[in-house]
Amino acid sequence: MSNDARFERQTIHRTYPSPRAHRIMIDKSTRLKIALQKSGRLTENSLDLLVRCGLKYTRGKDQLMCYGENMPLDVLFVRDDDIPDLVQQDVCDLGIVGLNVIEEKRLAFEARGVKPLFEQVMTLDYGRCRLSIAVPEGVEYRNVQSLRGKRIATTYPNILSRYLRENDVQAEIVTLSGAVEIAPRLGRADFICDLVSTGSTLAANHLWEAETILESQAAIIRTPVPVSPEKQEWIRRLTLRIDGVQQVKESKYIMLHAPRAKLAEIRQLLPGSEAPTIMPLEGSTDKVAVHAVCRENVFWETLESLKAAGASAILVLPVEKMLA
Ligand code: PRT
Ligand code: ZN
Repeated sequence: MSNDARFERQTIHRTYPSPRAHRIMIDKSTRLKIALQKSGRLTENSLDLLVRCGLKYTRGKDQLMCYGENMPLDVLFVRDDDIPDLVQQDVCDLGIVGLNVIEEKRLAFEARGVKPLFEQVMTLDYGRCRLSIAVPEGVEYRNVQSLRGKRIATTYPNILSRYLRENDVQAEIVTLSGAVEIAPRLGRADFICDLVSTGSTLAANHLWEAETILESQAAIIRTPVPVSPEKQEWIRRLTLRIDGVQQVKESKYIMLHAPRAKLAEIRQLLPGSEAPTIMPLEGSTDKVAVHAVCRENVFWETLESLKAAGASAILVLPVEKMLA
């Protein structure tokens, strides 16, 4: 038995005891396995994304797995920090995790002389945040050189270390596993380097954001190890569907009547639409019907501008699915 097969068998017996799960999991060569965050900021959006891609699933009794009923795709729920490792070890083919975690893991592997075996497939439009250096109120800070010789607390030592190196600054990195924002108050560090989204955590801890060192959002990673043709085909289909889901989110279908004389002006007002369909209107020589997919959000202000430009009978419909 190959190592892979042995590992798979062990995993089945340890984690997936139901006969149904056993039957599904045993087919490692054709069923894709994707790792998602079990409980956290990325969980809901990630599962919702897969559902929008058409996945219908049954939850395992232990809540650690979801089994795809209509797609050969099973979901494994884990801590976000473990996701790149699971892809690295070929336990999962795909994973959804923040760029901050991907980059930190990649640098950590490289520092150990290990080739990272996960690559980014595409970014996703949620989980946005930034990794920033923050300074306690009242502490002098002019620019990155002010970090020289200081202690900086973080859970991202590798990204921070690269940033300091690139800026030719020597400083002490204090690696913590959480609650970084209170490190200066506890006297454990002079500055911090942590994730920020709204900035309210920094404000509540009397810190201000001085430098952004990484912009982050959720992303899909995959193994660079060749997979079976069946799996490859499903990765292709899934990424196309995800692309479609992301495009559709902001998209609207607009229908309106427009005076021919105002067509150019009205087309200019349609947000993010490339080639609207223009059709004659039965019984009218001076008006046409315009149908367009707008790839950006359509606000009330846009409708008011369209009306002011002479458009009438304006309808805005949601777009459910789109395949480019
Ligand atoms: O248990 P597990 O290890 O899976 O979860 P976790 O606690 O490590 O991660 P979680 O759920 O907090 O975040 C998962 C991912 O969401 C992160 O890796 C980022 O990619 C992304 N993300 C987006 C964020 C934030 N926004 C965010 N604001 N992750 C963390 N935060 C924290 C930040 O660390 C700080 O404590 O929120 C606080 C700051 O938020 P604001 O809004 O006050 O600025
Ligand atoms: Zn985590």
